[in-house]
Amino acid sequence: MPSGGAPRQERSLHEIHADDPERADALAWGRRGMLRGAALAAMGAAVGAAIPFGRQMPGGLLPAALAQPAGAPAILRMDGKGALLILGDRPLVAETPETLLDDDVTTAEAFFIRNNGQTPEPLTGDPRAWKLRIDGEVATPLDLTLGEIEARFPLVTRRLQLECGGNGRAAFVPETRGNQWGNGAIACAEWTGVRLRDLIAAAGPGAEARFTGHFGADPHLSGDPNRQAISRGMPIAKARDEDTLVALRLNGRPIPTIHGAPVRLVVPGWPGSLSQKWLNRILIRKDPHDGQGMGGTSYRLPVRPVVPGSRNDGRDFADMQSMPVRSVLTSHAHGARLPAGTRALALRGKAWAGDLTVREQHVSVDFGRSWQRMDLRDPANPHAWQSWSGTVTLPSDGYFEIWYRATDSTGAMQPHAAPNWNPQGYGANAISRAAILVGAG
Ligand SMILES: Nc1nc2c(c(=O)[nH]1)N[C@H]1C(S)=C(S)[C@@H](COP(=O)(O)O)O[C@H]1N2
Ligand SMILES: [Mo]
Repeated sequence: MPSGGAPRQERSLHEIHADDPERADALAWGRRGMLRGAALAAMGAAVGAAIPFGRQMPGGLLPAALAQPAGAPAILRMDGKGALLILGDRPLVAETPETLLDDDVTTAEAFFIRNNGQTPEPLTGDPRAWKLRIDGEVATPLDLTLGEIEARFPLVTRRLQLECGGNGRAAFVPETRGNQWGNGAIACAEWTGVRLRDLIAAAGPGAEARFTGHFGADPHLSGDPNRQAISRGMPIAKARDEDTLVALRLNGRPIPTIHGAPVRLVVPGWPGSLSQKWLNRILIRKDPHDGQGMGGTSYRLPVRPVVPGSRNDGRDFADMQSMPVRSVLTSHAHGARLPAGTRALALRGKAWAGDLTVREQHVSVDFGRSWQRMDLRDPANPHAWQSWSGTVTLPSDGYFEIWYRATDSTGAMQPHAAPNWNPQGYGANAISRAAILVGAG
């Protein structure tokens, strides 16, 4: 601590932020929540450029450029996979950078990975011999091979979003348990398969058929054969949705091992954990399923808001169903540097809203003072995401943030902060901010 009259070495806001973010905030913003003159200059120095819209920055908000976790994330190296960001290696969890989501149909290479257990060994032998059992509250339990399933039931092909229930989790304050996803636990690929409802109908569901339970062949992390890596279930109405598929192909090709070969569920619009990989059994039940990942605070949200950071056993929670509205920016990476003089930015991205559709997409480059409506395309089919694009104009060189926000078909829009805090961090669909430097450095 400096004392007496010794000249004090000024520290940059960036350094202060590194060990005392609250003090950095207090220095940067006065009590009125307005970025002050000297602090604005300091902030500009920290991000390496002037901040032309700095006076519009809300109080307590640090530039997105500073809100970067320390250290570069590890990049996945795996045959058939692109440069995903590794969030965990046991179990393997890897996120897709937003710029790899630019294609209308997500490639197998770009598809995010979320394992809860071990990855099964690659299939040897004929995938058509793989067996799927449908039993429980049915008149005729079925044991069908994939060969039989393909021969017996109509095949459909649809573009379907698959999004982890924890997508966006890193935005929760205070931090919640689990993989700290940015926005990249989303994919919209072309899936081919049979409808789950056709299989259920063939088994003759009884009057008590109200829920499903899903089982897969991946070993538990511990290797204990009596434990499931994950085994979730849903109300029968979602199982009967025409877009809920028992999928055999991803983008016209056999499903890669890491994504559930040779067969998986695709339950679009609901938490990805329902989309059981390496699927070998569907149990039809009269009561909600009680497998791994059901009950407590797992994939469940508070019915009444809880105090952020508080402990909770989830007794008052309800299963998460349709995922909330969210968008990604795919044309520009967070932290992109653009040549001096760049004034027009052609932006592109995707937006989706669980079982709903997206009605509007907006972008702000002045910290939310004004919002510009983007062009938004219709989805290719229900449960597919939507592409958006538009050009924004910057007034000068400097530091900017692109804020992007989608609004769903009911009028609900992405909030400024992750809403409805919950211990395991589901449903964080906060507005995202990408930092852009024009002509700096
Ligand atoms: N058998 C099995 N299925 C599973 C999982 C798993 O660990 N094992 N993870 C689930 C979760 S939490 C998600 S988000 C999706 C991810 O699918 P992906 O790895 O193909 O992206 O698969 C779901 N299906
Ligand atoms: Mo997930």
